[in-house]
Amino acid sequence: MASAPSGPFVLPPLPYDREALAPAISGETIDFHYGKHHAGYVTKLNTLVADKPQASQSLEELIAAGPSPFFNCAAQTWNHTFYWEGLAAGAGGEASGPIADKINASFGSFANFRKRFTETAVNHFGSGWAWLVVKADGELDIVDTHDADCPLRTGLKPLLTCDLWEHAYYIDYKNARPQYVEAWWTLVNWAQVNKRFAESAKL
Ligand code: MN3
Repeated sequence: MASAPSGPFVLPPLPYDREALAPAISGETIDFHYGKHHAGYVTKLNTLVADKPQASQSLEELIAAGPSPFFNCAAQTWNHTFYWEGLAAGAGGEASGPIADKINASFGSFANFRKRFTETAVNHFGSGWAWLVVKADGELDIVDTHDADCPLRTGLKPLLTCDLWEHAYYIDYKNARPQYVEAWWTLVNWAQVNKRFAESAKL
């Protein structure tokens, strides 16, 4: 991994070992996706903000400010950290806890939620992200964003995301995004989603 230039933004450590998510997400994918792509966004962002007022802003502030020379790298840095923290080895399966009740109330059933999220992820054109979010009225929604865009920009509160850039799955699944999305479901860290859901009510 290239050493990042000194700067205000840091690459958070992965919350698990590089092989922890295999075979759904291989260690080789982690090496590139976390070690090259995610790290690269942090490095680029530090280069962009050097000697600028933005160096003292948070990622969330840079994202909320909307389009700027810093937006893409700030959002990609935030999105990837959020993505990794939403996954865990031995996780997946149906949601549990308060978010399970909310999903059932919002989508009718977990199966229906999973079907709709999967359709959004698989059908998204080009690079981007699929998200489960809390809207301003407190209700859940499934949205997709293009390229680096992040729901924080429009005031939504993200609970879960699936990275839809080809770099997220090409090593393990070649161009087969549907297979990657199926595997991604086996890694969803519902404990973390519940934590985010509880925090979203306080914001
Ligand atoms: Mn990515």
